[in-house]
Amino acid sequence: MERFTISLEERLAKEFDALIRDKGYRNRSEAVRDMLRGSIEGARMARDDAPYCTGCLSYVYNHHERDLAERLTAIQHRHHDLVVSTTHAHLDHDNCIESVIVRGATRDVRAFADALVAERGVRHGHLNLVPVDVHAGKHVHVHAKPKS
Ligand code: NI
Repeated sequence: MERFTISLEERLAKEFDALIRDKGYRNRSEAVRDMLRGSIEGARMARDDAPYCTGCLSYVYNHHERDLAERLTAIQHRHHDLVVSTTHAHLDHDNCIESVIVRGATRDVRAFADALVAERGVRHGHLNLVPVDVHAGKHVHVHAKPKS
């Protein structure tokens, strides 16, 4: 663990403390670490230096909308190599929220997320990507078909 000290104007320090208190941080170090991770990984994404990622795609939709639930399931099946799991919750009589955990080549994950969010009726789509290292790059794409 490396330690470093930073100097802040009093006003900036106060605003920073108020911000991190509102966000629930117990101390400045954890808040600064999260901000640094966000900036570093954001920059990595921006310069396209994140070939593999894991992440979470979330969105809201109305399941009464024509064929929408079926279309969303079809897109997920088409990309079953990227989809690790999907959690679905019924918000009320009409609206559902889904959270899809994804993993794979960043380009493919983005294309999958874009296609899903672009479906008519999908709202508040948000993809949270986390760059990861993969060992040897051997990506096993398994088709698991039930025997009977
Ligand atoms: Ni539902």
